[in-house]
Amino acid sequence: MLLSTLTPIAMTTPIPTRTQVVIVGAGPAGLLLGQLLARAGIDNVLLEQRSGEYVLGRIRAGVLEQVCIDLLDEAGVGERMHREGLVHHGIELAFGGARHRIDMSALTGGKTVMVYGQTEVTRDLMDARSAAAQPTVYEAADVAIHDFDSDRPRVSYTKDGVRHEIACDFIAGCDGFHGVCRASVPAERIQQHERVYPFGWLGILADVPPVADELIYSNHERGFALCSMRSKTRVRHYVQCSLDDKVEDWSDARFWDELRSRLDPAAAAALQTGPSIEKSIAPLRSFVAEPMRFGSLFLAGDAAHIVPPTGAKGLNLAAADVRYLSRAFIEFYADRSRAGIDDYSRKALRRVWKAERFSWYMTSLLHKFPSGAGDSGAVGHRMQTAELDWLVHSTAGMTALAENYVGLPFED
Ligand code: FAS
Ligand code: PHB
Repeated sequence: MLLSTLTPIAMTTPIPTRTQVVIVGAGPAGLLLGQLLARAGIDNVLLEQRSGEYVLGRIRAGVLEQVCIDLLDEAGVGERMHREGLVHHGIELAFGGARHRIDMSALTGGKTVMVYGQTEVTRDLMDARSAAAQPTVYEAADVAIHDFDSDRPRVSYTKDGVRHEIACDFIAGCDGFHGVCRASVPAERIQQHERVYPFGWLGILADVPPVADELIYSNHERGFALCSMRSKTRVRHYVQCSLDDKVEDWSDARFWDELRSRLDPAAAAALQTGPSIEKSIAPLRSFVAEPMRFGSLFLAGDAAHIVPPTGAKGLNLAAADVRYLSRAFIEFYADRSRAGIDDYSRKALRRVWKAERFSWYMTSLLHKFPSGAGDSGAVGHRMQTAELDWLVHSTAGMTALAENYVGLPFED
């Protein structure tokens, strides 16, 4: 179903003044939660501040852990992912002019990851929601949450100049790092942990063949680079850049030259260039809000935590939160049990912090730190290459990385 058919159905489905769960945010977390709840017969309304087209236009994650794959299958939207996604058994680390493959499947008893863009995940979920005529409001302005400390929470929003209000049992704050839900929690009730990295990622999307069959993470004295992909004909590449950089500072030619200079000779020779379809700079931070539950309000995904993308965990953590939260809501409505709801924050945060640690580890290992920050300067670079040299020649080292990259087992 083409995106263009989304809005009409979304607009024709009547929006109730009462529902069981109001979900704020139509990113992967909100859409996936809505789909899982709807399939379990739990009424939910989804409110998104932007248009569906705008949400789809944001180019973000590219690697799915098995948890994400399984949830999309459970949500009934995995068919195109399995048809078009690329199953990857390993990644490569490049440093000192050479590449070293980490055979993740062999080291984890056969586990793999799927290369399938977040845009496609979002599109599949949007289409499923639209096809099921689930109540969804795009371009919902001034969303506000009320009485979330009571068992009669409400959410209000403005659509086409008219103010609306929905009463509900629970509010799912899936509205990302800059959303309204976490911001509505009084400062004294929430603890926020943050580490901001002294660099960003400049990403490019281009319709050219990938450099290699698998992803290449490169530690180079000029800075980090990542060669990823969306398909056999579309690439997503990144170079570490300064936080002072603007996208307009980077012509396509400058990007390609810099990327080539940070790759090993074989990859540099194989690199194919072409015009950018999209180019953007993302800052890198580690962020966690604790707890993730406040009465009838539950935070999930980027609304509760941010990881630097070096570990490919952002989208997968959002999916993990949704796995816990959807099961908690389903248990509540099926058995009137609050066990899952009351344990949500603890369980989710236990996984979040492990992903935060791995993402920080990969970021610290692979990036060039300016002098005075982190593992900085010549000594820092040598410590990094010494660790990399040990890791790629150590089964224990590669196993540790592989176990985290493919996704740790769930605590159920
Ligand atoms: P999202 O931010 O995706 O979605 C939140 C939604 O809530 C948005 O649609 C927003 O419009 C909406 N919203 C916000 N405020 C609202 C309000 N007041 N009312 C209603 N709606 C509201 N992860 C990776 O694994 N790999 C990557 O390479 C990667 N690159 C990234 C690049 C960038 C620039 C960013 C910002 C993130 C990147 N991430 C990456 C992480 C990203 O994939 C997130 O983990 C993922 O989008 C999380 O999904 P959600 O939690 O749904 O949040
Ligand atoms: C991507 O393809 O966008 C991607 C892949 C792996 C990462 C980060 C981003 O670690």
